[in-house]
Amino acid sequence: MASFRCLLPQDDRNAGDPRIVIDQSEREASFVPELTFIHAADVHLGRPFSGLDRSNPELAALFRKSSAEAWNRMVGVAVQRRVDFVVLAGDVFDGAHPSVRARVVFREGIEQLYHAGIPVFLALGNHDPLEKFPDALRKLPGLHLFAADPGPSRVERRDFTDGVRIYGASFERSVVKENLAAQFNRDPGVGVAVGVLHAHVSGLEGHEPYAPCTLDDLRGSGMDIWCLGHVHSRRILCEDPLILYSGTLQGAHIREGGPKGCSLVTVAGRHEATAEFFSVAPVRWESFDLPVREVDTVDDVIRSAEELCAMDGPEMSLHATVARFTVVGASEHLAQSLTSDPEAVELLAERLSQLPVPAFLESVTVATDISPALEALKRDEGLVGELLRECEDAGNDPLRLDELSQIVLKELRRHVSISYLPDHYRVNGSHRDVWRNLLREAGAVTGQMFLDWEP
Ligand SMILES: [Mn+2]
Repeated sequence: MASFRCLLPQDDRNAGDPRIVIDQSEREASFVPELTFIHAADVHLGRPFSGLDRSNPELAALFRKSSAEAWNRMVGVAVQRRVDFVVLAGDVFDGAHPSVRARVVFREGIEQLYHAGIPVFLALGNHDPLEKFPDALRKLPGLHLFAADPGPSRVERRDFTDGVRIYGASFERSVVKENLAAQFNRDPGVGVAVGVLHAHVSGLEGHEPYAPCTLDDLRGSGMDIWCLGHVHSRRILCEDPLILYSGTLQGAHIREGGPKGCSLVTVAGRHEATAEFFSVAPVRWESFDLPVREVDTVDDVIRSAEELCAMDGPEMSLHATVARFTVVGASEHLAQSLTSDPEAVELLAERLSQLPVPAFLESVTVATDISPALEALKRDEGLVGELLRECEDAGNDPLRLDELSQIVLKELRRHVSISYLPDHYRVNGSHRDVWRNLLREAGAVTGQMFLDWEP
């Protein structure tokens, strides 16, 4: 285990904040060690990728392996960097009954960390709540699983070493509506306080409002660092105190695009916590705009697509990318011929698969706002113009968007079992961007039908 260098506490920049009261005598008694740790969340081990399995079994199999590999790579970073500990902020498993492979991969990772002298602190989330967490995994050596006592305070404290205390609470059930963050309180005399929680911070759209809290709740707890899970994209919500979502380790669909990984947090003093990103996902989703000019031919466009997919980054080796292209630009005719000619699409897919880091073609579509004729139609006084304007206006109005999505959901549920619907169709209002795009697309398709109509 790494040794600690004792530093005197830094100046208290929160001194003006009435919510954080630190007695100076206690401050002098505590010390602030220099330490490093890994913050990871939303690993979703054992994710079945069953939807993808139906459309592209090869890709689904690659993703199933990638979640496990991302986990192993995260463990590797922790060992290689000789970190002091690892915190996991929930949704380690995708489901309450993880597959045997998922459990083995998890156990082996914890064991590897244990043998390297690195303890793991785990706070469970909505996908892997405590009530269903496998018994065999609760007491692994080196694993500290936070409890979810239904008592007045659910927060558990773990002393890591002198002066460092890690606070956490697990989800008892998959649905937790209470504000857990508000129950966290820094104890007197603690040098560094780390909070670990799966939670939804208000203002972040597109996520189920589990264990909801505000940024002020988090700041008011007195934690020096908040390691959060639930939101799958990496976000630093605040730098002092450091409040961050490390994001998922492996993107699972096109809305989880870009590099994914874990954070290496370094604490050099009470106000000197920084987070460095380590990209560990072996497969990356990417959405590209594919520009098309009047002078381009189909093969020019295919070459541009290849160039966009020719990734090289500082991250660990990528096994593949999955690319979505949206054709943008003036040449509508060329754009249409690229997307509707099966041979062109086949050739594009073939070329992408032959890149040094092969790319899978997710889809290629023409941007729905590409047509100047459609833009003109939007200004039209007639019914279609009104419909297009309505689609855009409603898309920008959260209340009307929620109302519309409820009507659509009600209708949809009459025909489709709820379990077959992707997550973002299940909860009203929590995925407004998806509904907004659907609405715009619906307007554009209708408008295009009107333009194509030849009586
Ligand atoms: Mn998650």
